[in-house]
Amino acid sequence: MAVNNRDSSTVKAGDGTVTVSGWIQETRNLGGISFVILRDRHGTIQLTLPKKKVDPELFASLTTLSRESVVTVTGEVKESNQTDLGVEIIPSSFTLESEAAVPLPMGVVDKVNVEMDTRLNNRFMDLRKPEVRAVFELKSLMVRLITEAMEDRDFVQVNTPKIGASGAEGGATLFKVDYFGKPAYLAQSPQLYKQILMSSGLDRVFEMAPAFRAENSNTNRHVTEFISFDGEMSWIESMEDVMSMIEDVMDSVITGLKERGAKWLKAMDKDISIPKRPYPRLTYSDCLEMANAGGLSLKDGDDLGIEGEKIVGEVMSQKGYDMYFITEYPEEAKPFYIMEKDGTPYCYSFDLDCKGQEISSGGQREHRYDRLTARMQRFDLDTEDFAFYLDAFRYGMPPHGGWGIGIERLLVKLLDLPNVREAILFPRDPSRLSP
Ligand code: AMO
Repeated sequence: MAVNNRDSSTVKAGDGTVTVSGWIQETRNLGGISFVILRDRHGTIQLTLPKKKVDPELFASLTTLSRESVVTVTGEVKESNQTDLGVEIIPSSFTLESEAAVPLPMGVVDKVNVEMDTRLNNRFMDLRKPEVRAVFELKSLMVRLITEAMEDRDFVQVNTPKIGASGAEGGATLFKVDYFGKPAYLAQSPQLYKQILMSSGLDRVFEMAPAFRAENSNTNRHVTEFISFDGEMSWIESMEDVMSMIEDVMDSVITGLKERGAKWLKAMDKDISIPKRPYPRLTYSDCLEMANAGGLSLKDGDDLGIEGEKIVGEVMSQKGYDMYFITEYPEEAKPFYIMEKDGTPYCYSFDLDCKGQEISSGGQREHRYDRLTARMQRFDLDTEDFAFYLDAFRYGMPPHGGWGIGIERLLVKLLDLPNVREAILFPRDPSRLSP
């Protein structure tokens, strides 16, 4: 007997008797014959119960079970030209593993639009939809592809602390925790540690780990916990080395998603296009101009904001570009660790935007101790608080640069999904701490 109870999509004609397990998605009772659609991770299979041919007790119990109950069914495989798989199963026995309560908190196959909040409150049920689950199959593949792409380029995967004494990305978005009576903070990014590692001789590192931001904004792109994919590399000549590394890695990852994720893309009825290279390098002033031509009134130094980014995205999409870098930011608009561009008001920092949304920031870092501490003082930072970081700059620090990419933002933009929460199993935002 073929036991097949994890993947009904592999059941084929000639298998004889098989055992399959899953959720009862739907039951159709047509009098003389009933059909039960059973769903597992990989698809659905039809159980066909001709009233005259199956045991009456089995017929009565299997065809009246509530939707989403979990069963294990054994039966004979028959060819069928009525089903997608080309087969159906005529059950001979079954076990009820767990009966689903009625009514369901939300439907799995119903075409009605369910509010995002209802979906997230019942995420276990929402994820039973193949197109919702596919996002997480693709996210898992993306993490694997990033790891492969980085290791192929001689980057070492590292893990840096997520609880620390100071933050790198500004005090406003720090989550404070009580650390045995002392104040501590959840990591907003691995910035300080990935830079410290550059002085250790591990000259190329990457990390994919949670980052926490106490960002009290309810938008479709901000959450308080996301996965940050960070890279940091030494011996760069300019930030152009960092940008072309990102292009290379993106190319491998997006090609891999298309090729190895085809099954999941199909489940979502999506295709991913590979961004044209080189990604255009726009300047911040180019973007301000585009945004203002599009109806905004931004001044030099202003943040482009959601609306500005959107307008730039539309202009770039008309030119056939999904991905583009934005460079030449005013130095005071970027963090203390970024290198200033001498003799200009700018700095060596970039953002990478995809279809009208920032998905990454990065740049060349200030690796010269005196210049770094002077810049920190200008930013009103107490260098004492950063002593553990600054020490790494006092005893030999190579020139270096890197980036941070929000992987959920990247994934939702590639898949044209409307909200970053679509790529997070259990999102955290100012009004959501559970489930
Ligand atoms: P930055 O603060 O721009 O840069 O963050 C990098 C990327 O992380 C993602 N991101 C977020 N995603 C979802 N919700 C949020 N609240 C959120 N905040 C940030 C975005 C963003 O582009 N240390 C630098 C990176 C570097 O220079 O290496 C940093 O953290 O995709």
